[in-house]
Amino acid sequence: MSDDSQPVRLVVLISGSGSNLQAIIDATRSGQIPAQIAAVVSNRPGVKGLERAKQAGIPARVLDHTEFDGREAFDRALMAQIDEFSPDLVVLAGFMRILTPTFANHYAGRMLNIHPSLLPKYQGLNTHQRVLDAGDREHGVTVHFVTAELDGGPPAVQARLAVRPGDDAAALASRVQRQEHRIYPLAIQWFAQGRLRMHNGQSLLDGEPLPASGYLIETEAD
Ligand code: NHR
Ligand code: GAR
Repeated sequence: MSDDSQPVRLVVLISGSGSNLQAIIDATRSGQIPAQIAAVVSNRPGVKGLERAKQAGIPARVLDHTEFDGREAFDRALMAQIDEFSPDLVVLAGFMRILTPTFANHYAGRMLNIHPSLLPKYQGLNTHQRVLDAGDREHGVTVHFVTAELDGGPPAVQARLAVRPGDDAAALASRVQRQEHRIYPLAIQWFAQGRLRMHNGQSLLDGEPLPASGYLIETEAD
Protein backbone atom coordinates (compact mmCIF):
# COMPACT_ATOMS: atom_id res chain seq x y z
CA MET A 1 0.00 0.00 0.00
CA SER A 2 1.13 3.55 -0.65
CA ASP A 3 1.09 6.22 2.04
CA ASP A 4 -2.53 7.23 1.50
CA SER A 5 -3.52 3.54 1.71
CA GLN A 6 -4.69 3.41 -1.89
CA PRO A 7 -3.71 0.18 -3.66
CA VAL A 8 -0.37 0.38 -5.46
CA ARG A 9 -0.91 0.91 -9.18
CA LEU A 10 1.20 -0.69 -11.91
CA VAL A 11 1.40 0.15 -15.59
CA VAL A 12 3.07 -2.65 -17.58
CA LEU A 13 4.77 -1.91 -20.92
CA ILE A 14 5.12 -4.76 -23.41
CA SER A 15 6.15 -5.38 -27.01
CA GLY A 16 5.38 -9.05 -27.49
CA SER A 17 4.13 -12.30 -26.04
CA GLY A 18 3.72 -11.02 -22.51
CA SER A 19 4.67 -14.14 -20.58
CA ASN A 20 6.15 -11.91 -17.88
CA LEU A 21 2.95 -9.86 -17.91
CA GLN A 22 1.05 -13.12 -17.35
CA ALA A 23 3.25 -14.01 -14.38
CA ILE A 24 2.56 -10.55 -12.92
CA ILE A 25 -1.20 -10.86 -13.55
CA ASP A 26 -1.19 -14.24 -11.81
CA ALA A 27 0.78 -12.88 -8.85
CA THR A 28 -1.58 -9.93 -8.37
CA ARG A 29 -4.53 -12.31 -8.47
CA SER A 30 -3.04 -14.75 -6.00
CA GLY A 31 -2.29 -11.88 -3.63
CA GLN A 32 1.50 -12.34 -3.82
CA ILE A 33 1.82 -8.82 -5.24
CA PRO A 34 -0.27 -6.31 -3.22
CA ALA A 35 -0.99 -4.12 -6.24
CA GLN A 36 -3.31 -3.73 -9.18
CA ILE A 37 -2.39 -3.51 -12.84
CA ALA A 38 -4.01 -0.25 -13.93
CA ALA A 39 -3.13 -0.67 -17.61
CA VAL A 40 -1.00 -2.48 -20.17
CA VAL A 41 0.58 -0.48 -23.00
CA SER A 42 2.19 -2.05 -26.08
CA ASN A 43 4.25 -0.30 -28.74
CA ARG A 44 3.29 -3.07 -31.17
CA PRO A 45 -0.25 -3.76 -32.33
CA GLY A 46 -1.62 -7.30 -32.39
CA VAL A 47 0.74 -8.92 -29.91
CA LYS A 48 -0.26 -11.76 -27.61
CA GLY A 49 0.35 -9.71 -24.49
CA LEU A 50 -2.56 -7.42 -25.42
CA GLU A 51 -4.79 -10.48 -25.59
CA ARG A 52 -3.63 -11.56 -22.14
CA ALA A 53 -4.53 -8.11 -20.76
CA LYS A 54 -8.00 -8.23 -22.31
CA GLN A 55 -8.56 -11.75 -20.97
CA ALA A 56 -7.73 -10.45 -17.50
CA GLY A 57 -10.02 -7.43 -17.85
CA ILE A 58 -7.14 -4.95 -17.74
CA PRO A 59 -7.29 -1.77 -19.87
CA ALA A 60 -4.96 -2.25 -22.84
CA ARG A 61 -3.59 0.48 -25.10
CA VAL A 62 -1.44 0.49 -28.21
CA LEU A 63 0.98 3.28 -28.99
CA ASP A 64 2.66 2.30 -32.26
CA HIS A 65 6.12 3.86 -32.31
CA THR A 66 6.23 3.72 -36.13
CA GLU A 67 3.50 6.35 -36.20
CA PHE A 68 5.64 8.92 -34.41
CA ASP A 69 8.26 11.24 -35.77
CA GLY A 70 11.22 10.22 -33.64
CA ARG A 71 11.91 8.95 -30.14
CA GLU A 72 11.20 12.23 -28.34
CA ALA A 73 7.69 12.46 -29.82
CA PHE A 74 6.94 8.80 -29.09
CA ASP A 75 8.18 9.07 -25.53
CA ARG A 76 6.16 12.23 -24.86
CA ALA A 77 3.00 10.47 -26.03
CA LEU A 78 3.89 7.34 -24.05
CA MET A 79 4.42 9.38 -20.87
CA ALA A 80 1.04 11.08 -21.34
CA GLN A 81 -0.65 7.71 -21.90
CA ILE A 82 0.98 6.12 -18.85
CA ASP A 83 0.30 9.10 -16.57
CA GLU A 84 -3.42 8.94 -17.34
CA PHE A 85 -3.34 5.84 -15.15
CA SER A 86 -1.34 7.47 -12.30
CA PRO A 87 1.02 4.55 -11.71
CA ASP A 88 3.20 4.10 -8.63
CA LEU A 89 5.43 1.78 -10.67
CA VAL A 90 6.07 1.32 -14.40
CA VAL A 91 7.07 -2.23 -15.33
CA LEU A 92 8.97 -2.94 -18.56
CA ALA A 93 8.09 -6.54 -19.43
CA GLY A 94 9.75 -7.43 -22.73
CA PHE A 95 9.45 -3.81 -23.84
CA MET A 96 11.79 -3.38 -26.80
CA ARG A 97 12.15 0.38 -27.35
CA ILE A 98 15.05 2.33 -25.90
CA LEU A 99 13.66 5.18 -23.80
CA THR A 100 14.96 8.76 -23.85
CA PRO A 101 16.67 10.25 -20.79
CA THR A 102 13.63 12.55 -20.35
CA PHE A 103 11.39 9.49 -20.04
CA ALA A 104 13.81 7.60 -17.78
CA ASN A 105 14.20 10.61 -15.49
CA HIS A 106 10.44 11.18 -15.28
CA TYR A 107 10.01 7.68 -13.79
CA ALA A 108 13.28 7.56 -11.83
CA GLY A 109 12.95 5.20 -8.86
CA ARG A 110 9.55 3.99 -10.03
CA MET A 111 10.38 1.96 -13.14
CA LEU A 112 11.72 -1.61 -13.33
CA ASN A 113 13.00 -3.70 -16.26
CA ILE A 114 13.83 -7.38 -16.60
CA HIS A 115 16.91 -8.07 -18.67
CA PRO A 116 17.98 -11.58 -19.70
CA SER A 117 21.62 -11.49 -18.58
CA LEU A 118 23.76 -11.32 -15.47
CA LEU A 119 24.10 -7.55 -15.55
CA PRO A 120 26.45 -5.72 -15.86
CA LYS A 121 27.37 -8.35 -18.46
CA TYR A 122 25.62 -8.29 -21.84
CA GLN A 123 23.64 -5.10 -21.90
CA GLY A 124 21.55 -4.75 -25.05
CA LEU A 125 20.12 -7.45 -27.29
CA ASN A 126 20.81 -11.13 -28.23
CA THR A 127 22.09 -11.97 -24.79
CA HIS A 128 21.65 -15.77 -24.99
CA GLN A 129 23.73 -16.12 -28.16
CA ARG A 130 26.40 -13.78 -26.79
CA VAL A 131 26.70 -15.92 -23.64
CA LEU A 132 27.18 -19.03 -25.81
CA ASP A 133 29.68 -17.32 -28.13
CA ALA A 134 31.74 -16.23 -25.12
CA GLY A 135 31.75 -19.78 -23.70
CA ASP A 136 30.34 -18.60 -20.36
CA ARG A 137 29.43 -21.31 -17.85
CA GLU A 138 26.84 -19.13 -16.13
CA HIS A 139 23.89 -17.13 -17.37
CA GLY A 140 20.80 -15.60 -15.86
CA VAL A 141 18.44 -12.70 -15.59
CA THR A 142 18.31 -9.41 -13.72
CA VAL A 143 15.50 -7.12 -12.57
CA HIS A 144 16.84 -3.58 -12.30
CA PHE A 145 15.64 -0.03 -11.79
CA VAL A 146 15.62 1.81 -15.12
CA THR A 147 17.86 4.84 -15.51
CA ALA A 148 18.93 6.82 -18.57
CA GLU A 149 21.81 4.37 -19.04
CA LEU A 150 20.55 1.40 -21.07
CA ASP A 151 20.43 -1.69 -18.84
CA GLY A 152 22.68 0.28 -16.48
CA GLY A 153 20.39 1.05 -13.53
CA PRO A 154 20.94 -0.65 -10.17
CA PRO A 155 20.00 -4.35 -10.03
CA ALA A 156 17.28 -5.41 -7.59
CA VAL A 157 17.03 -9.19 -8.03
CA GLN A 158 19.18 -11.59 -10.06
CA ALA A 159 18.75 -15.31 -10.79
CA ARG A 160 21.73 -17.36 -11.96
CA LEU A 161 21.75 -20.64 -13.80
CA ALA A 162 24.36 -22.98 -15.26
CA VAL A 163 24.95 -23.17 -19.00
CA ARG A 164 24.81 -26.84 -20.02
CA PRO A 165 26.73 -28.64 -22.75
CA GLY A 166 24.58 -28.67 -25.88
CA ASP A 167 22.58 -25.58 -24.91
CA ASP A 168 21.52 -23.41 -27.80
CA ALA A 169 20.04 -19.92 -27.55
CA ALA A 170 16.48 -21.26 -27.49
CA ALA A 171 17.21 -23.71 -24.67
CA LEU A 172 18.86 -20.97 -22.63
CA ALA A 173 16.02 -18.54 -23.32
CA SER A 174 13.51 -21.08 -22.09
CA ARG A 175 15.34 -21.79 -18.80
CA VAL A 176 15.98 -18.07 -18.28
CA GLN A 177 12.28 -17.30 -18.82
CA ARG A 178 11.25 -19.74 -16.11
CA GLN A 179 13.39 -17.75 -13.72
CA GLU A 180 12.00 -14.45 -15.04
CA HIS A 181 8.54 -15.58 -14.05
CA ARG A 182 9.76 -16.11 -10.48
CA ILE A 183 11.93 -13.06 -9.89
CA TYR A 184 9.83 -10.36 -11.57
CA PRO A 185 6.79 -10.97 -9.35
CA LEU A 186 9.14 -11.10 -6.34
CA ALA A 187 10.76 -7.74 -7.13
CA ILE A 188 7.37 -6.12 -7.77
CA GLN A 189 6.00 -7.62 -4.56
CA TRP A 190 8.86 -6.04 -2.60
CA PHE A 191 8.37 -2.69 -4.31
CA ALA A 192 4.62 -2.74 -3.66
CA GLN A 193 5.26 -3.61 -0.01
CA GLY A 194 7.57 -0.60 0.25
CA ARG A 195 10.56 -2.85 0.94
CA LEU A 196 12.46 -2.24 -2.32
CA ARG A 197 13.48 1.19 -3.49
CA MET A 198 16.17 3.08 -5.36
CA HIS A 199 18.13 5.66 -3.39
CA ASN A 200 21.20 7.58 -4.61
CA GLY A 201 21.58 5.22 -7.56
CA GLN A 202 21.50 2.09 -5.36
CA SER A 203 18.85 -0.54 -4.73
CA LEU A 204 17.81 -0.84 -1.10
CA LEU A 205 15.90 -3.74 0.43
CA ASP A 206 14.44 -3.00 3.85
CA GLY A 207 16.65 0.09 3.95
CA GLU A 208 19.88 -1.84 3.37
CA PRO A 209 21.95 -1.59 0.17
CA LEU A 210 21.75 -4.70 -1.99
CA PRO A 211 24.92 -6.19 -3.51
CA ALA A 212 25.88 -4.97 -7.00
CA SER A 213 24.19 -8.07 -8.46
CA GLY A 214 20.95 -7.34 -6.62
CA TYR A 215 19.33 -9.92 -4.31
CA LEU A 216 20.79 -13.18 -5.54
CA ILE A 217 18.69 -16.25 -6.26
CA GLU A 218 20.62 -19.45 -7.01
CA THR A 219 18.43 -21.75 -9.02
CA GLU A 220 17.91 -25.49 -9.00
CA ALA A 221 19.02 -27.48 -12.02
CA ASP A 222 15.67 -27.09 -13.73
N1 NHR B 1 15.56 2.68 -21.70
C1 NHR B 1 16.39 3.21 -20.84
N2 NHR B 1 16.54 4.55 -20.87
N3 NHR B 1 17.08 2.50 -19.91
C2 NHR B 1 16.94 1.17 -19.88
O1 NHR B 1 17.62 0.48 -18.98
C3 NHR B 1 16.05 0.52 -20.78
C4 NHR B 1 15.36 1.33 -21.69
C5 NHR B 1 14.49 0.76 -22.63
C6 NHR B 1 14.33 -0.60 -22.67
C7 NHR B 1 14.92 -2.88 -21.95
C8 NHR B 1 16.20 -3.37 -22.63
C9 NHR B 1 16.54 -4.81 -22.29
O2 NHR B 1 16.16 -5.31 -21.24
C10 NHR B 1 15.02 -1.42 -21.79
C11 NHR B 1 15.88 -0.87 -20.84
C12 NHR B 1 15.47 -2.63 -26.25
C13 NHR B 1 16.73 -2.39 -26.77
C14 NHR B 1 16.91 -1.99 -28.21
O3 NHR B 1 18.04 -1.96 -28.71
C15 NHR B 1 17.82 -2.49 -25.91
C16 NHR B 1 17.63 -2.80 -24.58
C17 NHR B 1 16.36 -3.05 -24.08
C18 NHR B 1 15.27 -2.97 -24.92
N4 NHR B 1 15.82 -1.64 -28.92
C19 NHR B 1 15.82 -1.19 -30.32
C20 NHR B 1 15.60 0.33 -30.38
O4 NHR B 1 16.06 0.91 -31.39
C21 NHR B 1 14.69 -1.82 -31.10
C22 NHR B 1 14.76 -3.32 -31.12
C23 NHR B 1 13.47 -3.97 -31.60
O5 NHR B 1 12.46 -3.26 -31.82
O6 NHR B 1 13.45 -5.20 -31.69
O7 NHR B 1 14.94 0.92 -29.52
O8 NHR B 1 17.29 -5.46 -23.05
C1 GAR C 1 11.94 -11.81 -21.88
O1 GAR C 1 12.77 -12.94 -21.97
C2 GAR C 1 12.73 -10.60 -21.47
O2 GAR C 1 13.79 -10.89 -20.61
C3 GAR C 1 13.25 -10.14 -22.78
O3 GAR C 1 12.22 -10.35 -23.71
C4 GAR C 1 11.42 -11.43 -23.27
C5 GAR C 1 9.99 -10.97 -23.22
O4 GAR C 1 9.15 -12.06 -23.05
N1 GAR C 1 13.53 -8.75 -22.70
C6 GAR C 1 14.40 -8.18 -23.45
O5 GAR C 1 15.12 -8.78 -24.22
C7 GAR C 1 14.43 -6.69 -23.29
N2 GAR C 1 15.28 -6.16 -24.29
P1 GAR C 1 7.62 -11.86 -22.71
O6 GAR C 1 7.06 -10.87 -23.70
O7 GAR C 1 7.04 -13.23 -22.92
O8 GAR C 1 7.53 -11.39 -21.29
